[in-house]
Amino acid sequence: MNKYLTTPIYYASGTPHLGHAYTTLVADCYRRYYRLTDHDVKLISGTDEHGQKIERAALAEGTDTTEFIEARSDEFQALWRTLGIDLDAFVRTTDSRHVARVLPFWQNIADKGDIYLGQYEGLYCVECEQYFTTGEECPVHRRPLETFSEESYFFRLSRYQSRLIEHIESHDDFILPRERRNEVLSLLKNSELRDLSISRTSTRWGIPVPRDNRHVMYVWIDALVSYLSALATEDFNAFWPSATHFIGKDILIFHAVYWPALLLSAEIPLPLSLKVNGWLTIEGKKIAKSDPDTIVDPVALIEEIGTDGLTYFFLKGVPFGGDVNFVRQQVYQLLNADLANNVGNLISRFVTLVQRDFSGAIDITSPVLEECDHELLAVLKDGAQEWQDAFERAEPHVAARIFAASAASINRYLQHEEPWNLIKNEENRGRVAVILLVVHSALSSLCVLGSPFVPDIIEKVRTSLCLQGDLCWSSVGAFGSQIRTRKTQSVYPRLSS
Ligand code: ME8
Repeated sequence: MNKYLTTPIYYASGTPHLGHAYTTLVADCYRRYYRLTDHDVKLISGTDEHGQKIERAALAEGTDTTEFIEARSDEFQALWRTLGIDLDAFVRTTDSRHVARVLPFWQNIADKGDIYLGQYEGLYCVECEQYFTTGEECPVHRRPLETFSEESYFFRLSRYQSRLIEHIESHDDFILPRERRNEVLSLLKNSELRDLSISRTSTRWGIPVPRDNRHVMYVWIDALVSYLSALATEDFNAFWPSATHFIGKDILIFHAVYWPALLLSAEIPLPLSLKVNGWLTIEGKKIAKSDPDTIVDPVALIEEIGTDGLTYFFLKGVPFGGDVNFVRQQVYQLLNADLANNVGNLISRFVTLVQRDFSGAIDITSPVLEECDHELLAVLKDGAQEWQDAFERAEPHVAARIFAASAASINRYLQHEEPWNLIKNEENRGRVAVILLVVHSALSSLCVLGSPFVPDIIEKVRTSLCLQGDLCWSSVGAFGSQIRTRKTQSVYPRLSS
């Protein structure tokens, strides 16, 4: 089975910040999750390089627009490399391949009779690249709205209102979490959609409208089509219908209303699902490039806590869909408690026991398991099912809690069985070997459950446990009667603030 995962195509108007890293690392975590559960996955990202916002940002810096976007796009690509995110494609909306996909998309919709020329008068936020009907300031950027009046092409969005409601109501997982789905449904049911202005004459920095190059396309039309242009033609049928867009709640309407309506018009199947994250905030303020007080450099942060640390905080520390304040001290506490203590100490204690008492290897032909041993393995097996359900419900934080709870269960089992005391009596050697086999099996399962969140740590654990081959989803909860261990460095050193 295939999965096609996309992050937003981030604006190349500023440098990447923690908010961008958040959505991208969540998508990357899902990529690992799907790979584990036997899917062929493609993950794409990119930079949104057209529109007035970009043009103004380049002007403000006194740089040529092309050079400006080149530098910003490079910064995004460099960050994804630093975070170890291996993208299947990175779209730049100024690429000729992308432009070549946007033009027929527009034409397709025009051929349906869904585009007409009109006059737009209204309020606009350049930061959002979005018109507003009322208000003095942008609710997201808290900047005054500008009054725009221009000739514009319009998309007949209003034609699609009932089909959108129908689609969302008949596809429970189309928008997750559910609150976001309800928000969109309520908007669609309680207000009449106005046609969407989809071209601009106020900027030249965009893709010219076919047969009328006085206009350039509205940057959002151009940007949304990047999800299509990122896929090679031969992959399109196999991957597009299983598309999941990872986005923040700030761009929900673009993805839950405009995009599906455009796709319906173009007669392209709708994506499978939108997974919508909340906001990372600093002292309650959304992390945003327009607010320098909120900027945390992701590269400096991963030098302190590692990519696994950052991913773990994003996935476990932020209930998906909700807003969370980034507080460094709390991040440190979470990572020390869960990764350094709960998982790290467990591994080093286990490896020490096997090394010291069994010279690093145990091999038993017919081990006899007691009830508590079966119970521990059942905890892992049952947890794995809940873990999978949580991922599917767009609750990766619940899946991360199951991983941490599983590690805690193994710790409790060890604490209860006390192999370090039992071994003092030679008669108990057989029972101690079984206990360690059970823990080893449980740890192999734990590796599977942790691998989407902390892949580097899991690699170190697997090296300590001499586990080879691919992580195997179906092996969770299984018992093995052979172990080898190897003493290695700590899997996650304690952070000191
Ligand atoms: O909107 N908390 O690009 P953008 C959580 N180009 N997520 C955050 C965040 C925060 N504080 N700040 C940013 C655009 N994000 C368009 C997208 S897609 C066809 C075009 C994440 O650079 C979140 O995913 O403003 C949000 O939706 C996205 O970055 C906005 O990135």
